[in-house]
Amino acid sequence: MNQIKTHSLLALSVIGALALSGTALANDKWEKMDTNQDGMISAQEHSAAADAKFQKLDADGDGRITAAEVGAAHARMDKGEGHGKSPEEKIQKMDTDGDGAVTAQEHATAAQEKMREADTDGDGNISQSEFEAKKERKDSEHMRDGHMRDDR
Ligand SMILES: [Ca+2]
Ligand SMILES: [Ca+2]
Ligand SMILES: [Ca+2]
Repeated sequence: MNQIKTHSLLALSVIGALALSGTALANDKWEKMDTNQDGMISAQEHSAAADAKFQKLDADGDGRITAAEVGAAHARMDKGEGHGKSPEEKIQKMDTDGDGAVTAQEHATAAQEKMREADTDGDGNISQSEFEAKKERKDSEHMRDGHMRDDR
């Protein structure tokens, strides 16, 4: 357990460094999600990507993802998906029943909410510009968070 914790701390600093190369990573992510390559991410493509991500995160395959599993996955995936959020914060956000772990259902619900948020024109697809706009909103949120912490 202690070893996992050390790894997730290491992962956080790696993620921080990788966040600088965010644009290339975002394009890569887009290509992975747009599986039929029609230039849009449909609700099905979005939830398929979310399912795949859940499977990847659930390292022990018990159908629940924990903060330790998120931390370990970040270390494994070697990419800047964290946007400065700790594994604990990520779990907390999706853990609607508050039992400390995220089930496939909770993960799917969170993914649907993200989809709705990103789909600003409400046509049921995420266009590339909606995807970029969402990313920018997220980045500026992250910067605001950073400034708040600096003030203290
Ligand atoms: Ca598509
Ligand atoms: Ca699990
Ligand atoms: Ca839960």
